[in-house]
Amino acid sequence: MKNKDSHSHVSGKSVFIDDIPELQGTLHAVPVLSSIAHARILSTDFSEVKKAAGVIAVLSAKDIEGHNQIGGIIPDEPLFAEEEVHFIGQPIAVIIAETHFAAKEARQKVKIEYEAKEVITDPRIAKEKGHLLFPPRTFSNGDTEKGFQESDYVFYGRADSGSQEHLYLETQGSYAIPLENNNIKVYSSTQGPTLVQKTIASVLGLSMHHIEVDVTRLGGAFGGKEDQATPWAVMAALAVKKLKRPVKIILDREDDMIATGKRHPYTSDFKIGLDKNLKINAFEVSYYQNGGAAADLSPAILERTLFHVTNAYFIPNVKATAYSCKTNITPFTAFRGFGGPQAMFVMESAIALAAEKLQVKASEIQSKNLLKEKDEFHYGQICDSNNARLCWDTLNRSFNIRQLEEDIKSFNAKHIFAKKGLAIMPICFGISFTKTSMNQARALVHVYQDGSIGVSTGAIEMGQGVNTKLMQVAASVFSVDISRIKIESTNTTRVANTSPTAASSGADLNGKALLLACQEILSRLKNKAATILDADILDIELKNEIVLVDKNPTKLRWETLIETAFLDRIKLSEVGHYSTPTINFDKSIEKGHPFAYHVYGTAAITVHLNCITGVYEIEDVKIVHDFGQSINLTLDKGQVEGAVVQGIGWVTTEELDWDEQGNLLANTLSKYKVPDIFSAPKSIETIPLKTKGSEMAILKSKAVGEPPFMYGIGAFFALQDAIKAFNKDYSPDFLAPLTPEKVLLALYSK
Ligand code: LUZ
Ligand code: MOS
Repeated sequence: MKNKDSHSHVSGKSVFIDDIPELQGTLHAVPVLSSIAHARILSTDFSEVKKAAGVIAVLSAKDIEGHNQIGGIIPDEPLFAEEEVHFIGQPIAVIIAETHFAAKEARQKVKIEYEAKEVITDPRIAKEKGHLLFPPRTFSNGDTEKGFQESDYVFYGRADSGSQEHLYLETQGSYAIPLENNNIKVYSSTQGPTLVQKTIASVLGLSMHHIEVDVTRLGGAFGGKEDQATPWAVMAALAVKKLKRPVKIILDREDDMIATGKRHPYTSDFKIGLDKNLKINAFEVSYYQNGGAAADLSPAILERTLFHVTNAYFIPNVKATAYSCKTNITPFTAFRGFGGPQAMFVMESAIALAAEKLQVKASEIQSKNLLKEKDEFHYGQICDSNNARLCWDTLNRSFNIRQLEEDIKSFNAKHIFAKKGLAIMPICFGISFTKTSMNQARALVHVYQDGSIGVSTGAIEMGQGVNTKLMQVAASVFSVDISRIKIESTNTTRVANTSPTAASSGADLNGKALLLACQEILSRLKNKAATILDADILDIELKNEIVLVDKNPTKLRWETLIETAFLDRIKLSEVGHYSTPTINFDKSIEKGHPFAYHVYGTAAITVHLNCITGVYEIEDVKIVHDFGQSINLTLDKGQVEGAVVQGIGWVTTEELDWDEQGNLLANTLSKYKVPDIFSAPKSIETIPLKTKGSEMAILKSKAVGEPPFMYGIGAFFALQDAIKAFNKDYSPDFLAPLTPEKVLLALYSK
């Protein structure tokens, strides 16, 4: 089954925030953003703004009747700056005007006097000065000191990975509408409608039940709308409360790029110890996470980094410490992988360094250390499969990697100024929110009198196809045609207290809740059918809209059954509630069983490098991926392909940097190189590994959103492999992204 939105997407009929027909009297908001990275605000003067054509109001901190606070985990971030600003792009006020352009024009008339303070953008400097967003955490197992003593080889290194712009096609936005009795309805392009509802209530000094948040779909998110969609929705709602008129805010791309959070850059120091047989004995790492100016989701992201220290490997002695460093940059936030990719990049760098020093193939070290069933992760969970090995072996066999290596060798021997490189990238990603309490969801199902079905859940459709999967779940329980199912918008009045659609768990959590609701209704229907047909309920089955008794079709069809059940006053609606069983985590000892299950896979990435220009192509990507028992391989393969391309972009061409004043250098699309159709791999082949799936995955179809992102890391090491084929003196460093400029310098470095 295709993504149910595919036709409306390509024909332009899908509705995003800016497509919602505007009510009469709608106003438009544009935020006033700090142009200084760290300063005391001496004065603000909006008098000229207020006089400008079309301007209705300027709202700032003093207009807030509740709390000027939007921090989700730690209350350290005001909606509007008051005395100080801490990053360029920090909101100070919001201008409300008759049109977006009037508000934007008027913004040039804002006068703010600042007294500049010291700007820090480097996490290592922040750490030295003691500027941490929250206390560091350490995960460990075994005894690394002993592990290093017993190692035959010990290597030290550093690995840095860069930031990444989400570049969702639909920028951040919200449309808020006044209802009677001070209630407000808010359309928001958010992954977390409950967070938006809760934050609006708190900032406006209202209760959550005053606020209704509704989401049809997002034009992409990738984590960028888990927390960072909130402030814009709050601004629109604040303006509605003040002005009693509908207010829309849609960020221009440049404002979005400057003001909103991105992937956390990390800089890390590591130490790896191996024995003669290339078994990794011990691994120590210190991660310096650049957290930006406020915590946002950094504590959770830092935690996931600590869970993914060893990627897909078993290491008996591990010690990992992570620091979240406070800098004067827009608060960094969730981005596909959520700190996992940053950890895995360091692990792979350590392996690459050891391979380089020992003159062996990195894949030999990788292969010798893959996780096996019953291995204990450093956080206490027991590995429950040999899928890491299975994926690895299947990749080698199905794609004949040895032959591929030979082909590359002979290509490189034949060409002087063109070289190819290869890297293998295994992955292992834990599925569940690391915060146990977030692993819950609800679904509301109505079977209408005519046999059609309406489904509401807490899941947010953001292009990933979760609504399509939910339709499949409902249709499979009732065994009805998919056209009978409608997925309603995600709305906080229908499904309350939702977790954000994040952590790759949207389909699992909401799908399970939906499954339970449907099963409950189904059992009532079976009961009714048994009465009608004078049969035992245990012999009743519904199949393709027909009731079967003892596997034999009867004359009783779905529509008649529903109609009869309704006339008999049987409850045809149900709420399902699901909370993931088994999982737990004890922060006091940093041990537990935090994940419902893990997703595994292995990729082989081949690159082709022009050694005169440094320009490269990603030639192909071959993957064996653990989907469990996919309920929709079309969607799932699409997720793998998109994630791989996004992962490759992160370590190759997507470069974000800040100057010493804290200005984002790549603040427009002309300065930020996101993968396009030309730089995407020429081919991506994905073989599903046949696994039994997990009982905690929806219909055993494993979560797929984030895990394949990390295959992209392989592109970095494949490029290094190609550089080595050209420049024998090259000594690799581990600074991602490896842009064509950096490749060119590396090709001719001594
Ligand atoms: N969001 C979150 C996430 O709040 N907690 C998580 O563990 C997580 N993991 C991945 C992506 N988003
Ligand atoms: Mo996310 S990084 O919002 O799963």
